[in-house]
Amino acid sequence: MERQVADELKGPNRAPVDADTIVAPASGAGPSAVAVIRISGPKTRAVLEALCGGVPEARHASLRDIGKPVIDRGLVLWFPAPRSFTGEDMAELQVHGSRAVVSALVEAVLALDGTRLAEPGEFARRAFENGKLDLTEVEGLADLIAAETEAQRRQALAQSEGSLRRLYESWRAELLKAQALMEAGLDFADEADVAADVSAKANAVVVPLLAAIDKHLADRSGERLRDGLRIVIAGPPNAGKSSLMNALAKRDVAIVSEEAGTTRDVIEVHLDLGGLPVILADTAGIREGTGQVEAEGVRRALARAEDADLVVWVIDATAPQWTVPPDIERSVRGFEPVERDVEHAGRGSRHVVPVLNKIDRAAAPAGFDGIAISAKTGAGLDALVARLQDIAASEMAGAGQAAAMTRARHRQELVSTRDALQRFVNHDLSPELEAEELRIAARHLGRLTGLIDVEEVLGAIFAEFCIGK
Ligand SMILES: Nc1nc2c(ncn2[C@@H]2O[C@H](COP(=O)(O)OP(=O)(O)OP(=O)(O)O)[C@@H](O)[C@H]2O)c(=O)[nH]1
Ligand SMILES: [Mg+2]
Repeated sequence: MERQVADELKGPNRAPVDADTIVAPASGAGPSAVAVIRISGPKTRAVLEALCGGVPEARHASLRDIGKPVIDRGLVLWFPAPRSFTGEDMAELQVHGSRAVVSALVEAVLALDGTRLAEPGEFARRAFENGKLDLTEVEGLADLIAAETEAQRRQALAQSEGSLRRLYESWRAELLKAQALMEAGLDFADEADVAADVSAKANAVVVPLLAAIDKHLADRSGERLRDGLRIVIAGPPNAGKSSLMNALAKRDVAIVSEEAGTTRDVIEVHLDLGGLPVILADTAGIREGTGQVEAEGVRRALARAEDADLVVWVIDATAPQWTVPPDIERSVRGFEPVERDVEHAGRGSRHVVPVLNKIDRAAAPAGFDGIAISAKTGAGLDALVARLQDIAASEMAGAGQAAAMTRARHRQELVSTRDALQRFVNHDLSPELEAEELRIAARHLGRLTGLIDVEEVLGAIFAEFCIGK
């Protein structure tokens, strides 16, 4: 057992890196002023000697003719191992960004021995395999490349620089401490005093760790920030939901007509609300007794609203319908026009914001204290956007302060870690089984950062790096 702990402390059991030298354009497809071509692997020096007349000073840009005969003139950068992104010998060629230049240069590299085109994500994969990045940092990098808003960029940058790695590694170190204590205790199973003492010491390590993991699991801000806050526009037919969607998106994404039951499918747009990412969905007007297609639209609208972080419930001021039809009420419980949080299973609370539309045609009734707008004239839209921004900001408030998990993969491993630790602190197991629970917990934390069982998650993560896909 001690040997097992020692093995786990030793760290990564990473796959051997293959010996090919890989090449690929690192900038997007299509013409651009400058394109970057990356090369990584043992033949990188030979490639530079063959195509650029030698290896320039390490980590300094050098203007060279590239190719024999010359294909283009550009900047050549040389990063000898191990101080490179992948940890291998690497080079970057910055050339004019036409398809012709890029493909001729890539072809010229491929014509040399021991080179091949990189697979999607292979540079990041090699960086991981050479211990330059852990899995959460690789994920952070993928998120940084995909970031659409300022807050997403900040979170992804922090993660790519190790905010989650440091947290999870510190937890795993604590856990290995408790594990070593428990296993030492097993060796003294005959001496009750010693066994009880080490068990108490292990417990003192696990209890605060469990509390920290629970707190981390309760915070959904990082996932919301990465994926975007899901806002669903719902309400009765003809209330102006699609008009509001178009006004918020500032373009005609949804069909608007005076006919009730116009929208059938859920229509989505991605918006940037003051730096915070939002996925806004327009849905079919909720009513009963309609044809088959519209009924399916209503079903989708309800399902989407159930799943939303925030529901904007639109009411028509010219025909105010304050309550939801009774048969539907069961499935939209809580969608009455009162702003409040509604608890919903497994996802914390969901906010419902009632919005009174068409106030250019009818005044808001006395006592209405929600937001009154006209999707047609734009009146009140600023107040609505400010309100949505406020809610989005508070939903994502945790992110950016403490490191928050950003993916379902993190949540899954941490729930398993937490469950094992919970079984440990319940103390209704034998010491052997308690020790086993700690091993299970440590294994899940190890999977998080990619210390163990890494092949299972690699494919999905590295596939995110297909530049220009
Ligand atoms: N006067 C006025 N008319 C509006 C306003 N907003 C929407 N309308 C009109 O109301 C009608 C219905 O608008 P939509 O946006 O299609 O309504 P909807 O809620 O998406 O309707 P369904 O998709 O059928 O559920 C259209 O004729 C719009 O031009 C508004 O603020 N003022
Ligand atoms: Mg509509």
